[in-house]
Amino acid sequence: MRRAVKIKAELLTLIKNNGSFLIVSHFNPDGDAVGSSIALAMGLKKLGKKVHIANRDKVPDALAFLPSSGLVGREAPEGVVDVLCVVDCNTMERTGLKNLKASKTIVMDHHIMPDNAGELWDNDTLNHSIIDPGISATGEIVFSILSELGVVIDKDMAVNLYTALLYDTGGFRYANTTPESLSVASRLVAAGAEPWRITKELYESVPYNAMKLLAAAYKTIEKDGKMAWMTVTKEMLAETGTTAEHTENFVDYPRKIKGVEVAVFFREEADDLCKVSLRSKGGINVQKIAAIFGGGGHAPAAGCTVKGPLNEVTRRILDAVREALRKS
Ligand SMILES: [Mn+2]
Repeated sequence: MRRAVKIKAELLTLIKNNGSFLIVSHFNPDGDAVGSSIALAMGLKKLGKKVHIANRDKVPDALAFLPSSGLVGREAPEGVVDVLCVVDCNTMERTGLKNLKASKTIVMDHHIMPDNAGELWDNDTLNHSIIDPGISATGEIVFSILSELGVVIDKDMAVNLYTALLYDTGGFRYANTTPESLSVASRLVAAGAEPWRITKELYESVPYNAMKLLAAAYKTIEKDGKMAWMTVTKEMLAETGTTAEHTENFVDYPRKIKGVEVAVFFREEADDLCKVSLRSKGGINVQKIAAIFGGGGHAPAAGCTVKGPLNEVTRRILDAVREALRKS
């Protein structure tokens, strides 16, 4: 059985000995990023700390139900904080934030580190950080840290953390679902998180125009051998009155096709810029494909943003996927 998340003594000491904290996460924040950030902030506040959360982007409408979602600000506070907590991402680039001033930095994350990790963080930061791709969700790390610090997980924190776990494990269905994630989930339900209530918010509350967008996107699905892909253009967003956040998880649909090993979702951001999401059923490490294009993520789920017109980006990515499938 997988071990529980091991929390370093240095990390706990650093939190205990400091007073002001700034929590940041990746831009276009997802359920794990937002839920983990809020729960960590609530826990640190319970310990009497001064805490701010900053994200480049606003909390998506679909996550506005999270208790204390209003804590997530768009800008860092003035001055130098004691500790910067980088949550659910492992590069400053992924936060999209600049000039953050802190005496110390901690990274709490479960994405695969980029090859140049050693250049991105100094040894002191790495000493205090928890970066483990074997962990299902950053929410699990936050749960363990707060538990080790003696914080009692209340209902609002439990809802945030349960959402983080539910989101990153695809409703406890993906290969990253471990005995530990289910055990943490069980403790969160005992602390007051109600599974069906959160499921309804996360999976049964699709805005009507987003469903219309999905209908249009469905028509673009194509399959070639073991790969399938789906596309959303700028026009489709404009016609349905939707935005990028409504395409969250669209990549799951081409993946559902029988026989498909790798699914790709293309979203046209501008005439010469596309967002690409990649998913694998397990045989192919799509993080390696995303990394070719400057992106990253996990072995079964990764993404990148690629310069170029949609048809050209589509061709380049599908070529890379085809090559990965050929070598497998
Ligand atoms: Mn995550």
